[in-house]
Amino acid sequence: MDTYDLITRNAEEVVTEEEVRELADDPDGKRVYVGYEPSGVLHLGHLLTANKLIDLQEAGMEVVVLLADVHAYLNDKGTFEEIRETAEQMKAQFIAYGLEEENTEFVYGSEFQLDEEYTLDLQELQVSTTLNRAQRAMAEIQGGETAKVSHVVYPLMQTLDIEYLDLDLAVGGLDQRKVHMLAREELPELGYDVRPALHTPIVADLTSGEGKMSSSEGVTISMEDSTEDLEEKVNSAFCPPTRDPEDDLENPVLELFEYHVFPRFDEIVVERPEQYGGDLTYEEYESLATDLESGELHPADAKGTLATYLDELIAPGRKKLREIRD
Ligand code: NAL
Repeated sequence: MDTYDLITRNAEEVVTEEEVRELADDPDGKRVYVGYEPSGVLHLGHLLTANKLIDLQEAGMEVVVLLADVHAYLNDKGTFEEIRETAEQMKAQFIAYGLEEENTEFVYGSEFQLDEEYTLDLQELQVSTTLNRAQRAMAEIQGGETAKVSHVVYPLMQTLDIEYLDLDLAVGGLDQRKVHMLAREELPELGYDVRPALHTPIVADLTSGEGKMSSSEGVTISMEDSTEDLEEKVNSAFCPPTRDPEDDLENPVLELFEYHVFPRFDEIVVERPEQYGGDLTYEEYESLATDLESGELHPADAKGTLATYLDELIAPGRKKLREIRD
């Protein structure tokens, strides 16, 4: 795979292609970041961007993970002490998941976001951005029902972080796109450079195929899940054997194969007894999806296989989490 394809595979949006192509021409030492509001347990949403980080490390880039403690605080996620503690657990799980420790820099937001220069830049952004613009940028990220003043400061800080962490590329789920667009507009106002962004898809809810898989509603798969939990959750997932071109429901089982399993394994083996046709081996997502549609691969076999591979991906982080807790 060429470097541009590796950098952009499974990305739902590339802003802009031209800018990312320029990075792909000379990726060595380029700094790319993802930021996360700390939470104690990683779920598949975190792992989707983590897979992208692993691709980018393979492309030769330096990865910065921002443990966004101040942002989590602004988004009402707990006391500062609680957030700090969960951030440490999060870091350990990322490393267990497969981010190369020597190529990953973990930074706490509070390490630089409370500096005088940062604060003054933030005030300047508050003057130059309308309330409406900041609220729109935050709409998909905001946790609670009621918007607080902190919710409009949040996207402005995320904007500034891109400059202060000295980043060449911003990566996030599609829910971060409006903040990244705000950053592209506002950074030049302060005399800073515009940065390109890559957005990963949002996986649909497991049982309905609608909306997004979220930790606050519906079923999520996380590093806390046991092998049995995983089997149960995946078995009850929505997995229509054929796609109706009229409906816009996603097949979450296929999405998990595409975004989580295939990027991390060279080959996927569906084990089947001889009487049902014997094992199937896939090297790429498309052939598995085609077989599911044609009926060659039964949804129950697809689900069983998915649970096995997800279990393998999650196992090291699950072990780490249990060690931390004991
Ligand atoms: C991501 C988040 C917070 C601050 C950031 C700063 C720079 C780069 C990325 C960042 C968390 C993200 C979320 N907004 O919704 O989890």
